Amino acid sequence: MPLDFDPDGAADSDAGVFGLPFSEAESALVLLPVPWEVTTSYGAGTSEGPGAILAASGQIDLYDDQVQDPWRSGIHMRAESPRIRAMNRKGKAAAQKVISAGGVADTPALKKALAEANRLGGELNTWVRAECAGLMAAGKVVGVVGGDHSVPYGAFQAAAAAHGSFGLLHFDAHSDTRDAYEGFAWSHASIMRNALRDIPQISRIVQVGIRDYCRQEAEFVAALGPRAKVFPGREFSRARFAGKTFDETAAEVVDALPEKVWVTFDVDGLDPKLCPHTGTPVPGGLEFDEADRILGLVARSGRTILGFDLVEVAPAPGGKDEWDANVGMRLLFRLAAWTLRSRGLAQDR
Ligand SMILES: [Mn+2]
Repeated sequence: MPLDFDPDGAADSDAGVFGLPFSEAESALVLLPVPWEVTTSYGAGTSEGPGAILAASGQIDLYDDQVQDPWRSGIHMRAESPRIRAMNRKGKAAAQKVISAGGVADTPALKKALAEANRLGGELNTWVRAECAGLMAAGKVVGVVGGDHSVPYGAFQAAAAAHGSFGLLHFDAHSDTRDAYEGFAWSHASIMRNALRDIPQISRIVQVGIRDYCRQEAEFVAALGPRAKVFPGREFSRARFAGKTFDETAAEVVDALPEKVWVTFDVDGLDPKLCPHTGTPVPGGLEFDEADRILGLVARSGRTILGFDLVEVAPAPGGKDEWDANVGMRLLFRLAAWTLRSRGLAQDR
């Protein structure tokens, strides 16, 4: 870190994420941007999420009233990969043909488009896995910044290979356990089903904020038995209406988690006032401070947060406003702070 870095000063124009001056080599936490939204079914724009978060992140004040200067361990965001951007454009064009036709039916051209989208999704997974595995092998803590919710699949695989058995703490409005949604093998709406199917090291999934899901998903999750624990968004609310404190319910979330945890955070798990341009907003959801509280309780419980992903942040079309990115970058900082805290790379204040 340069000796003249002033954490209270305005961010330099050439500074990195959060206005920080760290190279990758100097950083304990490396953020991997994945500008990917091939199977986005409703709103678009999440591939612009990492860039918008980076651009907004210089506005943050680095002082943290809960964790002592978590940024001192070094946080660095990699540049976006032009190859992934190009694959996203190609994949999205193919997928849009299938989505606008409402499926492939028996049309050879549409079958080909679907196969192309699936092939590129598989390639993306391989790339994310390799990038994360390389970073983990170098001793880095990894945070993936999407992109839609299909992107962390390879990160889960890398975490499983590096750390063995772990649990997923999944914040989302959606269950994301659809079977090949719209025919796509690697849909954002199927990520948890795919991960639970393919990665036996995921010993448990704990879902928080879920409030928009279909019967097939409810049955799939129920059939997982103790491997899944769901805290539906409205159950959180009902408990509070009945006089239970937020902390009591949050403690149940923490207790449901195993020792090692990967946090997968779909921003639409928050109240949509905090993410109005995300692809599939749903009323209800967590307040920002509630999400922060749960993350803090996990970190302070002695559990290890292996890494995290933040997905589905989408800026307003045409750069109309930066609210989504503003919330997204602040949530990214909370994820970073609590992850570093849980890894012993930052202390409680
Ligand atoms: Mn999701």
